[in-house]
Amino acid sequence: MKEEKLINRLEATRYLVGRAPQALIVAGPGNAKFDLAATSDRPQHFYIWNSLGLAPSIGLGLALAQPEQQVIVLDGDGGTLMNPGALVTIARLAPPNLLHIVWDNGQYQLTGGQPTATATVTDLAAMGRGAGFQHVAAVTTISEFETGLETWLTEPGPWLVVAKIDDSPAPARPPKDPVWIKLRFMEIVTTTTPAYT
Ligand SMILES: Cc1ncc(C[n+]2csc(CCOP(=O)(O)OP(=O)(O)O)c2C)c(N)n1
Repeated sequence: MKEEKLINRLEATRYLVGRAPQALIVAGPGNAKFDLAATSDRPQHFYIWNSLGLAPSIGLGLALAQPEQQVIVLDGDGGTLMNPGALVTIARLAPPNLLHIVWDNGQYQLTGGQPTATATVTDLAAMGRGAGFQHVAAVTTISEFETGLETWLTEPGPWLVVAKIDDSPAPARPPKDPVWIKLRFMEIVTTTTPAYT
């Protein structure tokens, strides 16, 4: 039987944005934000520069403050491992409108490919379950990702999804003006029609 290849982060990000065009998307400092920018640059995208580990925390705050909106966090394994306490707090406060996707390539790709703990002994999906997440998925192929997304976007979360990805580099660079990104994002948050009911 032919083995399907690992998920390509850009392809999966494109699919996600097409499937959830109104969602507010927080993208972590690794390649998550570069690939998100490569799909298109929109006010709904909150690109995080440098603050490794804070994407899930920012997504949590946003999901709690905007319960009518679908909030999606796109982070790398390095980012999520930098701040595992965020998993605990998300699980405990449990906003149903939060979907946290970890692009797990087993490395800090943006800074040169140093291996992360998931390249050896650490299982982020198991960490999510241990933190108290009731909804956890682990996927390795684009078809599993696309099928799973239907559930993750429609069944109340919070969801933690660990997606094993290949090591393709990201092709685009997001805008690098954090104040501008924040103001543009705040404007769309306060004017968007609710996407999550
Ligand atoms: C506290 C802190 N440590 C290190 C960095 C440098 N840094 C920026 S992105 C990155 C790699 C992030 O890895 P991951 O989240 O797995 O994403 P990937 O690069 O693999 O896409 C690192 C180490 C930083 N910004 N902040």
